[in-house]
Amino acid sequence: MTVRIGMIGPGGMGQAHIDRIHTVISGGRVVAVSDVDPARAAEVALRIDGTAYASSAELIAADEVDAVMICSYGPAHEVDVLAAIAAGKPVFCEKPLTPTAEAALRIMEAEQAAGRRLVTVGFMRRFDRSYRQMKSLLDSGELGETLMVHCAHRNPTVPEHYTWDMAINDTAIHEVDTMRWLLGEEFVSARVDKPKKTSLRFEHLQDPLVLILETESGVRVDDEIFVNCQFGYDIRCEAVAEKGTVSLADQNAIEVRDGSGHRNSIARDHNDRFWGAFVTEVQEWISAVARGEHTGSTSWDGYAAACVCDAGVRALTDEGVVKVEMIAKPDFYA
Ligand code: ISE
Repeated sequence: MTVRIGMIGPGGMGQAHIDRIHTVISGGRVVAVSDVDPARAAEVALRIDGTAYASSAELIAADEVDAVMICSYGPAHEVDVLAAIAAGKPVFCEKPLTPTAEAALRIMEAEQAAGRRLVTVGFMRRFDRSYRQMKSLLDSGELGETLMVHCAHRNPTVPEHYTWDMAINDTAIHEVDTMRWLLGEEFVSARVDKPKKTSLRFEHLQDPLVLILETESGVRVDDEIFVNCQFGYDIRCEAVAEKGTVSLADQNAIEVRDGSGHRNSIARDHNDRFWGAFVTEVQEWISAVARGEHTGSTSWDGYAAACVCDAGVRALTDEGVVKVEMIAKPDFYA
């Protein structure tokens, strides 16, 4: 069976997904697109020999669409995720599921009323080979209990419209989700430290920031968010356990040793650095849809990440530690 996918918002991320689905991934095809910019929808539809729909609602309702991928911007997600649930169609929604925890709660309620898990949130790092190996080592107990995790999330530069709350709910949200998954527990508090600002940024931005999170059992996670580091897309993670540490290794295929020294290359962006993770994520989603099953992060994960980010955003302006407010996990997501 070929899963016929309708894509909402085929911008940069969406087109990268289309390219992987039509080249290296099996079992799926993007047959329909819609976009706030009808010219873009028409252009992408022509390129993939698919249909351009005038609205996302029409695309979701179309008989030719078995499953929906949402790659539009965050505030537009809720209405389309709810429409896909109402139509009983599996939906893959890029992160963040919604910009607020209240909106994510509405999605969870609708999904529980529908009686089956239909929503997958695009947190791709769970599919990265290195993070997966790190998790299986920590889960094996060989290194004892995990005590701390040091993360760094560096981007070369960000555009002028990037604001400091985006450092939390657009950038650090990746570590929030990955650490919840890696450690298998929820965060209870957030704090933000503000180091000396880099001069190589737009004037309005406080960059870098350090987000400090604590889990239910007391594991401390620190995340350096430095989005104008200039040199590349650099993701680091080191877990410190009772009997040893485990970190992400360098991700490059080759190293060069010559008269200028010993070096390898640095990724420029998330598509470059997490290419393999995106392929695995989307392949697993399409295969699961074909089997009538759910895979990947749930609406609960989207909600929990939003709750932690809300606390992190409050911690940008509140002094000290901010409590993470979250409902108890519904059995539906157990
Ligand atoms: C972007 O939306 C991403 O998801 C990237 O992985 C992240 O590094 C970047 O900061 C975000 O703006």
